[in-house]
Amino acid sequence: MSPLQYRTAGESHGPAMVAIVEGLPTGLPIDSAFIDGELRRRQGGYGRGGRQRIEQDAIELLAGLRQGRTTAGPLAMAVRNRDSRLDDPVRTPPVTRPRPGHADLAGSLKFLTEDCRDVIERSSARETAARTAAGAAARCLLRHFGIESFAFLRGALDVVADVEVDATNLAEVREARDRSDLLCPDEVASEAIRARIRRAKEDRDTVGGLIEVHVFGVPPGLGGCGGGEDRLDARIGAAVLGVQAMKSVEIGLGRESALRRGSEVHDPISFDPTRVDASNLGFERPTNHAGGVEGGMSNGMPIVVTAAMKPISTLLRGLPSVDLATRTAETSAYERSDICAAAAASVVLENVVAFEVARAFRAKFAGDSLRETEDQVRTYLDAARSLGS
Ligand code: EPS
Repeated sequence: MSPLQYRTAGESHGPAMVAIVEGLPTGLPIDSAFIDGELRRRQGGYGRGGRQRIEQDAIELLAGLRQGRTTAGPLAMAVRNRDSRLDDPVRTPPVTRPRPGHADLAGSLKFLTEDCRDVIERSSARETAARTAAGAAARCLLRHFGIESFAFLRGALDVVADVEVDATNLAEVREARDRSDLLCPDEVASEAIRARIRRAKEDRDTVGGLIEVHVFGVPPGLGGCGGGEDRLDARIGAAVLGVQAMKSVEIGLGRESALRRGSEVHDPISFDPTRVDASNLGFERPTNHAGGVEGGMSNGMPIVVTAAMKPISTLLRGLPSVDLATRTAETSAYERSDICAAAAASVVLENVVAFEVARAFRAKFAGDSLRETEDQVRTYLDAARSLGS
């Protein structure tokens, strides 16, 4: 069985976005309604552009499934683009005035072209539709083992939501998040961010956001301390920064750790034998500043990730730029875009972080079939539970 991995293909205005996922165990039920629900959520959020009124993202399952369960082959999914017009030179014209912040200039220099269009078509955040589908498919595995990923918009500009989420209030916070068209569970903060996006739109400007992801029910021992590549935090970090427009990623306390002494950072360990049961090994931590990862390995606490998304690079008012065809000073190009896509990006990160957890889960519990994987999880947890007894 190959390691759990995925690849996407597709241009923003090509026929489809495609995801191929390899390494799921055979016999796993794939909940296509759940995947479609995640794609729908990704399309939403106050401040989104006109494209989302055209698209109705849903997966077409092309391979790797029989009667709703995974086969031994890769899972292939397509999300058709309704706004498919890649080869139409009138509706999809060349772009020669690179937008600061976008891939336009760096990509044109890299690929030696004065037309940024080829770069734009692949660097576009439209690709996150395929990534969301891949992550949501991997979540079908995680959910089978009681592992749940949850993301929300923590803030934007000067607004920070006042909300704490843990396993005990997850359902309530999820409801509050889903009531907000910014996926921000703090109603006051949600309204304040909405007002700032509205103002940015009037100013023909854009807004980014701070996104928080929590993964609950993660068993200990995922990832590794053998080398940098094995570290779960390193894998999650790379995956988050692999998402368009992400500029920073933190695990647990993150950057704040450098501003405190050790006694105010590290989470004390205790053991309560009365708490030991099928899902609890009995180790307790009163805080989770580590964000569920110590020494590159999951420690049994929820995994907590915070990411900063930069403001969308396409500004209606434009920014100083240079026309690559003439080398003259010009205002950057404008194409239909979002004012703020941070709520949508939180859905992407909920699924992308989950994929990395699933990847580490499969590296540890690598059974060919779901049945064998279940056995491996049970055997490992029994052994961990019997430590010291
Ligand atoms: C997006 C689709 C794109 C953009 C946006 C995200 O569609 P179009 O370019 O046709 O309007 O709205 O892409 C970007 C923000 C970007 O910088 O590329 C989507 O489906 O998420």
